Amino acid sequence: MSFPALAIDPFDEGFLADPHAHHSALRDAGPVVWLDAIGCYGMARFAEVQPALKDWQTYISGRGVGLADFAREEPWRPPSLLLETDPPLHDRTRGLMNKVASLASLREAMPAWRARAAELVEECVARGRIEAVDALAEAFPLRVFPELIGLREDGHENLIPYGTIAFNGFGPQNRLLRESMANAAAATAWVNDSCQRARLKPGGWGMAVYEAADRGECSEEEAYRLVRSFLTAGVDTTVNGIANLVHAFACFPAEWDKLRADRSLAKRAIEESLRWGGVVQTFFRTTSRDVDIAGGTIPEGSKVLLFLAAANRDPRKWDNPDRFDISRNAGGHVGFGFGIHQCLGQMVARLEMEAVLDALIPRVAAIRATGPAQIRLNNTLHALASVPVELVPA
Ligand code: PQS
Repeated sequence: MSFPALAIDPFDEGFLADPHAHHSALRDAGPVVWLDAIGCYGMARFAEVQPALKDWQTYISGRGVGLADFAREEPWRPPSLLLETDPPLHDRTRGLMNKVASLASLREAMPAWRARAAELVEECVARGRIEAVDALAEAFPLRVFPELIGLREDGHENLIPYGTIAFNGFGPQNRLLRESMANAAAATAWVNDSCQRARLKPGGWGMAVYEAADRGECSEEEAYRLVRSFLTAGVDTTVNGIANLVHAFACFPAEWDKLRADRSLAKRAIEESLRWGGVVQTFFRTTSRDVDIAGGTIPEGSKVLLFLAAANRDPRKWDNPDRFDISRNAGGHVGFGFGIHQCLGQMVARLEMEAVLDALIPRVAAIRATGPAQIRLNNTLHALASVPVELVPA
């Protein structure tokens, strides 16, 4: 074995509860490591993670981006036609979905999102002490995202549990996956039902996918599965993006003062929170050939775990990486991945965060932690269960 073998288990609950505490051991061990606990390779330095994400021919997605190798194991649901595919299929589905998830339609939605964020923030400020995951981070996406997709009116509460299953599903069959699966039936049934053409409202992104099918750009079955991608990836991620944004300012109060003094820093603050927070911790790829790297060889057909969140705090790349610093240019972070699979919904995420942040800035003089933030353990997401804060009125 030419790579350092580590006993660290990245899906151990102790690791998942405080991943950043364990990342330096992974990075410092070498550019490529062997993770004995899960029997796969790992990369945690920016210099290896970003190029691996870019090299889709070598580090493929079609055998799954979780620990399970779809060449050997049956996936828990039919594979995603975006996430768990390679070109040429990937490029056709991605091209179609890029047109649906257009910046133009987001610009159209943004005034209503800003109004909704203002309303929510005013309620929160009036209460003073809030739990920001419930009051903001879940409330906002659950209000705006179903409308964007054109979902039916009932059952939106299934979206987060479904996301939890899917994101746990990229890890091993541990307690977290088993427990989320045990409660999965209702959420899965609701999502599967809601992706159907007959369930979608005209004018939303869901129906727009079926309209692409009508133009012959994909089959009806493919459209169904592509709508499922919106429902899987679009909620639990942005919920935690917003939770983490609030949490970041609660941890670094001087950054809030800085932002209120110069509102033009808002976009940088969002990017920096995406770098610092590590909402999406990891993704796997599978090697399509023997790869010579860092003085060793990763054999063909190996699973490689890419630690996005560790790359985003790699001191070889970033100065003072554990500091949330909104003056920093965090551009180039891999929080949304990199290359052909880079997050399709990244502008949804950024604009949701921007709507919330722009509503907070004029109304809130200070964001004060009133207790410790609580983690919601998940195999892929750095999810927050609770972020208790006081919003001091401006
Ligand atoms: C799908 C797409 C993307 C899908 C981890 C996973 C994902 C961000 C982090 C994700 C999940 C599912 N996105 O196409 O179903």
